[in-house]
Amino acid sequence: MPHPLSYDEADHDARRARQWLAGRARGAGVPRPRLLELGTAMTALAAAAGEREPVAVTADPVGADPGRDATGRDATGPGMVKPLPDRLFTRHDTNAEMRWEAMAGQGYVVPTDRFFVRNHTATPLIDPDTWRLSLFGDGLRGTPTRDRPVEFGYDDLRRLPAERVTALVECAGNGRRFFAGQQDGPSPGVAWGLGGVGVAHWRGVRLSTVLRRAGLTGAAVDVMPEGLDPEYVTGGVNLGRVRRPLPIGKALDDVLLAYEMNGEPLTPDHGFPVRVVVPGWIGISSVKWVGPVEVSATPLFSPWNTQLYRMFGPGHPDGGGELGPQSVKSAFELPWDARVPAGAEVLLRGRSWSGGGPIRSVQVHTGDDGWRPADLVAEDAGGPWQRWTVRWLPAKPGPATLRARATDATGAGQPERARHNDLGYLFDGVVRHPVTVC
Ligand SMILES: Nc1nc2c(c(=O)[nH]1)N[C@H]1C(S)=C(S)[C@@H](COP(=O)(O)O)O[C@H]1N2
Ligand SMILES: [Mo]
Repeated sequence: MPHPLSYDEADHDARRARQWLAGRARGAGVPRPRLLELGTAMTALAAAAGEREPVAVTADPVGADPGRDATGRDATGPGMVKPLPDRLFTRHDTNAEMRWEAMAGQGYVVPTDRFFVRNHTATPLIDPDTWRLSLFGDGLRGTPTRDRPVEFGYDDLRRLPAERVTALVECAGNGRRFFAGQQDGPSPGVAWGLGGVGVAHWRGVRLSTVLRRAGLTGAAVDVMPEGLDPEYVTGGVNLGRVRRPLPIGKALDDVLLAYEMNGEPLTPDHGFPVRVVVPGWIGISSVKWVGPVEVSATPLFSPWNTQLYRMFGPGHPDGGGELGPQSVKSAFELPWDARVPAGAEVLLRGRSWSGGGPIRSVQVHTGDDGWRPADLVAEDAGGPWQRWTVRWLPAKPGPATLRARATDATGAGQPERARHNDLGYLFDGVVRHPVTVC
């Protein structure tokens, strides 16, 4: 299982930031001075939203009826379709975070029923019979326009050669709540614990296949897929539809137009009928419900690679530092505040992952002795995440803190403290997971 090395994500992002600041922007839909103002407005708004979203972490909700709320109806969240039972999810407004204990006893991939959902607005219900993938722009032969694009229907795509990829999708803000919970600064935005991540088997057609059939020319430099979900309005400003450009090199490499997740057609919340899957890159690259795709001979920009998804704040360059690859993280497949019996050996299980490369080693600290190596599940070697186990004999009753830290193939590890950035991206600190021995 190859791990998608995303070494070029940060390079690309840095290059585009320089171009953006040099005024080469085009296609952002909002003039640059307006966007710069908006950056401040959005930071303020995101701060307000962060205050509205208290960290909803509860102890093990054993006995909660799966998929039903107190009234007996399917529990779901605003704008989402699938049931979001408390035993599987922590809800944050229009988003649903996977509870890590929901992965205990599961296999390598996250079953679709418990895969996290990150929606800027709401899941659209799309009719696959009328849906079209529509490609346009001056990077295609004859420069098809947005109004007269090159189109592919759902069946057209499914008739093209299919590929499978096992890939990890992670929100760049995953772990954000620990900036406030373990460090000094509150971070605005969705208060993810560690459950804004998942691995699935995806099946679909390579974006490169479709681009070539649509008449890709050697002049193309950027490809920007756009979602068909409602336009995103924040701070009173309409940023338009979710869209974020990919450089042609990545678009022609391993990017998939996926129509299946874990062996079934995509579900509405995860992008039905077709979504982009960009292995190794931050979650926002993997645009769901894709419709229009601009193929451009000049660099493209959108709020999602200029004002959002950049590293802002002290110690970061003006205009924002580049993001990516995703940071190294580790999680225990245990409830927050889990209860662990004293005097009996338990097998602690968890997973570690990194956008930079495969996980090479994991260490665990249980509070009673030093850091010790975890046993890595051999069959996961080289894949997008790594399962591991550690035996623990909790001796005395009382509170304890579990910690896990991993190192990836590039040598990147997990520091005690993550580096602050105003929008709370790429948390990589060692998470202190509280348990009670009783
Ligand atoms: N069209 C569209 N695509 C989108 C989003 C969105 O809100 N709209 N959210 C993005 C973000 S921020 C993430 S992290 C991933 C989450 O994918 P999932 O909801 O399938 O877990 O989808 C990305 N694709
Ligand atoms: Mo995200």
